[in-house]
Amino acid sequence: MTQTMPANFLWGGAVAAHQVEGAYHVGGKGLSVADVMSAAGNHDERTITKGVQPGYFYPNHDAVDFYHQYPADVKLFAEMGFKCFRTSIAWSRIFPNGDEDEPNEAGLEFYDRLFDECLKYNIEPVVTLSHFEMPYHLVTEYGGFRSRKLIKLFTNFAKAVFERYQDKVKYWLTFNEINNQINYDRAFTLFTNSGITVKPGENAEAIMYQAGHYEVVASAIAVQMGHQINPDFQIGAMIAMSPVYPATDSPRDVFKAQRAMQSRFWFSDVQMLGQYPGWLNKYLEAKKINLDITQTDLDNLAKGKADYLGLSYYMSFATAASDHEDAQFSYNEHDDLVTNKFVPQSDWGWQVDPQGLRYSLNWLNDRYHVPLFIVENGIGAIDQLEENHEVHDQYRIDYLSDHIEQMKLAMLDDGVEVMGYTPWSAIDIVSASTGQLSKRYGFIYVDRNDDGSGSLQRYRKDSFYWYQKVIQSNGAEL
Ligand code: P53
Repeated sequence: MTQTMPANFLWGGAVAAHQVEGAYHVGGKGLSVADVMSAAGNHDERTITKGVQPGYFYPNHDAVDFYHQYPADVKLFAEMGFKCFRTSIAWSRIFPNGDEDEPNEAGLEFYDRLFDECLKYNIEPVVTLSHFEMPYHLVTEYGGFRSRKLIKLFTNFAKAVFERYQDKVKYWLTFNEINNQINYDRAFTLFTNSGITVKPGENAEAIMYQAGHYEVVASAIAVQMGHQINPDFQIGAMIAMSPVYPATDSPRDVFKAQRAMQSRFWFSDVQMLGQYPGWLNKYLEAKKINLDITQTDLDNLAKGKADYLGLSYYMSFATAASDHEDAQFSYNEHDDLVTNKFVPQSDWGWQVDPQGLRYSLNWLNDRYHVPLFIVENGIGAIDQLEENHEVHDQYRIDYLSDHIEQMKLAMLDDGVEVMGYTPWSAIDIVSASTGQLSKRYGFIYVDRNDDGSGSLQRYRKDSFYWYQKVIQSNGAEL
């Protein structure tokens, strides 16, 4: 296929503050939830410690030192031809504890410098407000998004950065992968999304729905505030788009998959459509989950619909009904997924499914009728740095090229509006789920190892030159 994308298509790359910046206590920054998570291995979970404890290695403390090296890194992004660069603002640089009255000027200045550096090369910043990096003080003091107070604290933060960067940043995203926490039985998701640790005996599902409610309300208030500050702002919601397929054509499996999709995407249903889906009201009733939802909340949801939907796409899921489903066919993501024998898996067990991206884009377009922005897509893999500092990452090129092909089909053959594409990741990062550096995603190799050793030197991978051509040809040459 040699057809190209629209002329204003936003090619770029993505990262998140906590996964690249390091400098975790420089410039007045407070601790964030990412600063109290240790490194894990290929298949185990990171340990969440009570504050920073001796004897643990915390890979995000230094990450890949983007805080100091961003001018050279942004220059490399420009060399690839990036039209945009997605990153997040570390909330704890701006409000170190999260509940101060005034923002931290040194933190604000850092992002001024970073955004100016991008704009110098005509690279449009795309900025996530909350990407797994809530100030840790909000966890210890308020229990994270268990507390309604977090709505106010988050929107104060949003207001401060909207005002400060109103002439530098046009594209915003509120909460990264807000729907990850549908997997509420996994400690990682509720902690990184919401700053919540579930105690034994507590109903994690109920806690997730309450936190999710406060977050969609906070998101809706932020959307309204942002539009007041600058009517040109484009403020998106952001979900992890793993579609859930039925394992077979059995009607029970098909319904289970539908319930799984409803469960995974209730967050964006509320954020994009401005109201709760009917099935969920009934579901919460049946589960005797009573949420704190006020009329003002509902008004805010209706008034604060997001302008576009950002999505990450890494993999597809599959599910099957069991013999003992309840009346709701309740979906528990921790237990209810099955392996899809039709798609291969990455070394980390992620089901690689390029066609699932075309499916997802069509499905989201049918459901929300808003522009979509693919703000993450990529594959974590072990890269080999050769002696001449080359990295032959053909597997990454194959993965990305197969997915871009399907994005093009969705856009050009199916008529889905996609605003842009920012693969994960622009440069090697600390993996969110494992804390590994060796689970590499970037176009740019960073010489840093899982134990924190390494020179932090940057090297262009083969995929760097490949992506440069993709952008230059506006998607014609894959
Ligand atoms: P890592 C789960 C499923 C899909 C995407 O992930 C996910 C997660 C959480 O791990 O996270 C996103 O680094 C996230 C990024 C993250 C990236 O995907 O666990 O927005 O911060 O690095 C890749 O391999």
